[in-house]
Amino acid sequence: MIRLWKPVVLLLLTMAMPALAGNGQPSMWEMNMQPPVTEVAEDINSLHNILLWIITAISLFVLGLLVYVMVRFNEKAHPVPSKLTHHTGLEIAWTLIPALILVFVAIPSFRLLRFEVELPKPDITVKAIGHQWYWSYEYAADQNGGFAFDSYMLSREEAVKANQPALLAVDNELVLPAGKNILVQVLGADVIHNFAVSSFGVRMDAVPGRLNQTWFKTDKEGVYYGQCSRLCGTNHAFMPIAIRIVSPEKYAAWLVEAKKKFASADSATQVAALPVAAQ
Ligand SMILES: [Cu+2]
Repeated sequence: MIRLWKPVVLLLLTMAMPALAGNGQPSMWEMNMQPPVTEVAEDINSLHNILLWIITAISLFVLGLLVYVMVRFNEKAHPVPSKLTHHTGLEIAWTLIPALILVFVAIPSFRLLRFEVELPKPDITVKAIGHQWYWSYEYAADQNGGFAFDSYMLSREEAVKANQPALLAVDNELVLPAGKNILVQVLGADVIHNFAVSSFGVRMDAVPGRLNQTWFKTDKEGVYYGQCSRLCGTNHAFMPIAIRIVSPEKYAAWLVEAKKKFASADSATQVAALPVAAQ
């Protein structure tokens, strides 16, 4: 009992606190998912919440049954066991009810899947390429881009200095405008990586020789962090994704700056010209 109250109070406090809202990154003692900023992420959250209630109800029901059987039918309380082996009504019920529950779950689940997979008409297309161990991004030439750059994680010292989260902050952020449909073409340059940003509800494999696509649209400006989510080697944990969402005006200004800054990059291609159906 030596000063046990301190961690207990701390734990209660943090449990009562919602995850740091709207900052697009994990927070200490986070108990829930990162606050969603896209419609897809909101839908993922609500499906998760519905499922949580269903799972809780099923678990409590099964627990209740087990306790009932243990109390009611133990050897002491029920010395002469029943010889009953079949009960048609019961068998139909325990087949049909779980099947109906699954159908009930499948409807919103497939609806969400379709929403995620069906790409809307993109306003902006960028290419995200996973490398061992960093990301590189390409902006389409026919969309005022025509440049590419690499995005490396900042060292802990650099991140602290820049007042940014360690292990998540990068040197060159992926800058994109708010309120636009962003199509991300995801590729792997060497091994399989994964482009995942929790608050966008985005998670797409970056496979060498294959063009995968995902999309997002958010109205909330800010910096959102993600990570490579496919084990890709030694420095898998150190290739974060940092996306800065700005107003369309600021984005246009940034494009002008970036074009000068990354002028030396010659790998830029017209990514928007690539086939959209190549999912
Ligand atoms: Cu990776």
